[in-house]
Amino acid sequence: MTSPEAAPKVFDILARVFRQEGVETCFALLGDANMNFATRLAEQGCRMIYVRHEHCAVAAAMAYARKTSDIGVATVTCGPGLTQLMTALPAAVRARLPLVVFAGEAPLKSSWYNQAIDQAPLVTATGAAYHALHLPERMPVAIRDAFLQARRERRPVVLGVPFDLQNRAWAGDFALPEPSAALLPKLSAVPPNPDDLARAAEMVTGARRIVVMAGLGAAEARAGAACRALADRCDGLLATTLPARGLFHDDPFCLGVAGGFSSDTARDCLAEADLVIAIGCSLARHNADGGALWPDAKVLQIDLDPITISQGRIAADAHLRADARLGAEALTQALPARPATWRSAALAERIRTAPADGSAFAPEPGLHDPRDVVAALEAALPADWQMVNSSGHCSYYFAHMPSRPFERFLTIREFGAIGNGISFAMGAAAACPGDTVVMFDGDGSLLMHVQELETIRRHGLNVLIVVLNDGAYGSEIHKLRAEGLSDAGAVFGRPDLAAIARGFGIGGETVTDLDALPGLVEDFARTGGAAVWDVPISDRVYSPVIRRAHPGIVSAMK
Ligand SMILES: Cc1ncc(C[n+]2csc(CCOP(=O)(O)OP(=O)(O)O)c2C)c(N)n1
Ligand SMILES: [Mg+2]
Repeated sequence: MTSPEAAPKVFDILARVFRQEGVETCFALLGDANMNFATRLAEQGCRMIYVRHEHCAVAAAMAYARKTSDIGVATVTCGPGLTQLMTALPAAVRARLPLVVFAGEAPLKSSWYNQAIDQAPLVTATGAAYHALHLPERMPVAIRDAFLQARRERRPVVLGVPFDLQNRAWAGDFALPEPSAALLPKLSAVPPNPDDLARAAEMVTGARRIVVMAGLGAAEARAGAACRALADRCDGLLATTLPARGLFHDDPFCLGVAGGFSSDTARDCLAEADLVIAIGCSLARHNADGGALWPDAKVLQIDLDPITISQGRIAADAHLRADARLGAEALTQALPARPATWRSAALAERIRTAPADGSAFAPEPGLHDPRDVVAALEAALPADWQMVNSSGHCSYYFAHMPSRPFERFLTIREFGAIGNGISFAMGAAAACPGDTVVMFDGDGSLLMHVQELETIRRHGLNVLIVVLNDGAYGSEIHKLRAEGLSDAGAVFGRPDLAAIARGFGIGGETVTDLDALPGLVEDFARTGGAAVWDVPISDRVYSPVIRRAHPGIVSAMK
């Protein structure tokens, strides 16, 4: 065999460009149109995670991108490899995650190829970018530009490279293009304009009950301390969006998440607010619970790219264009001190002790109340483990773990798809080597991509999966029951998830006694590895999210 150095093929060169872009980890599933490229990428020192479904490659790359603040990279083959991405790509687009996906394309030389499909419209329909690379000598620069585009536009960029072209000998000399990181503009953080600042300060001075709410933009700009100082200066309370939760976890005046998953206390306080200062937030509909969360408050948005309309509603009334940290700091400076009236010891005590949802339910014997499960996990799981959240009715409960900081959470939910938790856990484990990753899921969501337990085992990923198992698509049964319809299409019973996990070669436990959790955690901390803990819960405990959407549900079930 000729060495790739002496007589490189096009795929050799393409792999080198990816490595030069700093790609250290790639999630892959091989086929004719990407296997030579992927194999060279691995030989050149890139860590490959070979998954069992292409969707999971891209979903894992999403979590990797969020956790590392870098580009997530995946590779799939052409045709059926690419069509598997139709849920992951829109999810990445909505979550504004920069990805580069190397997809093959059908060979150009053939008049017919069974896997050929027009890939560009499929990809562009998801909101991702698609570039067909059909001229080998242009490919290195085009790949570099794809990395630049993914970073700048914060969305997935898919590269389609016909595999007959990949397998050609590289013609002529070769010099690697300058990498994208060297070409990114080196810019300082943007301070607010003084006139805008004066107007914003006037608005804040005129408000009585203020909530400072931070999103991922604030986390990215390291504006946490500045947000706390601003809230302190204006006798305000703190909150975060769901993806930014944990940013103020140890502040006595932090209400936790603002959104559909807010606690009772947060809802009461937000209902009293007359001003929400939204810092680095995209003002998604869920964040304001469709407008119900702060009916009497104006919204002042501090952001680099302020908006008024978001997801179909007027979401902000006033704007301050600035870097989140510099904007919050300048606003704090511009405000007169005021006495604490909203901030009180009694309120801090309520925030610290009141349950997120205080309603009473009576679960059937032998089945847990999901709130008790999450409280027991919150107490038993070590503070430095990574917490990855998934989807479904159960995700309301898992959103209430108030003792942990932002750096330990991962929540990606913008497209509302189930089945992603296991991939997000793989991406987080790859992004945080050495850390233990705990992923919280529903039974339906886990079973949608349960094949990845094999990937987790084969790659030795340190992942603990905790399932709130109601034996059903909980979101669906609750809504169907509230409508007075049969729930038969969404009730499945409880397969033995622990035995399924053991069948894949990892640990499996059915947690019937919550008092056993500390011991199980201790064992898992000692052995590491991977496991599924199946926790049977009642399907008769309704989250506040469901109860608000279907107010009659509780009495209907009695
Ligand atoms: C890909 C996809 N298919 C279907 C749905 C509709 N859906 C939303 S929640 C849900 C049930 C999830 O069940 P499970 O993971 O067990 O969580 P639970 O709601 O029971 O807590 C379904 C099917 C979806 N959101 N995404
Ligand atoms: Mg379920």
